Amino acid sequence: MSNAENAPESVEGTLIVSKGARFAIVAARFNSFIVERLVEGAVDALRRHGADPSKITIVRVPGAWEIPFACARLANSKKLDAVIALGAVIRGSTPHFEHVSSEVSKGVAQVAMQSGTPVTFGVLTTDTIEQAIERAGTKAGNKGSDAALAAIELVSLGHALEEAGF
Ligand code: INI
Repeated sequence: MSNAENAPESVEGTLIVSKGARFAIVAARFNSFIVERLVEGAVDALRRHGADPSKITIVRVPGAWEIPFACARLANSKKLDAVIALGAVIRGSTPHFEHVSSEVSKGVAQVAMQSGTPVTFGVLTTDTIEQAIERAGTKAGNKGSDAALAAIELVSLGHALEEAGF
C-alpha cells in the first residue's frame, strides 16, 4: 500500500470478509450456557461482515483444555483462513482453573504462532459466573464476536501484507 511521499508505509486489514474465506470456530461444551452465547456472537459477526454461512464450520470439544488440540488440527490443515477459539473457564474452589486457563491460552498462542493460520482467542477466564455472563453478550459486550472480528481482520491483513510484498 503506497502512501504520500516520505510518509511511512502503513499496512492493515479491514473488517470486510475476503471472498470465499473459510472460518472454523472451536467451541468448548463445558459452561455451554456461556459458550453458546459466544458462538452466537462469533457467527453473527462473521455473517454481518460478509462471511458465507456455508463456509463456517463449528467444531465442539469437551472443555477448554481440549481447544488447542482441535485448533492445531484445523489450523494445520491449511484449508481454513482463520480459526476462532471459544470457551469459558470460570474459577472454582480448586487449582483446576489455573491449569486449564493457563494451558488453553498457551496452547492457542502456540498454534497461532506455529501454524501460520490466524487463530484468535475468545476464551473467557473469569473469577465468577457473573463476569462470564457480562462478556457473553451483556454488559461487557461479546468476546465471541470480538474474536471473530479479530479473525476477519487478520485474514484481510494477510492479503494486505502479501500485496505489500511480505
Ligand atoms: N473446562 C472449561 O472449559 N471450563 C472450566 O471452567 C473448566 N473447569 O473449571 O473445570 C473446565 N474443565 C474441563 C477441562 O477443560 C477438560 O475438558 C477436562 O479436564 C477433560 O480433559
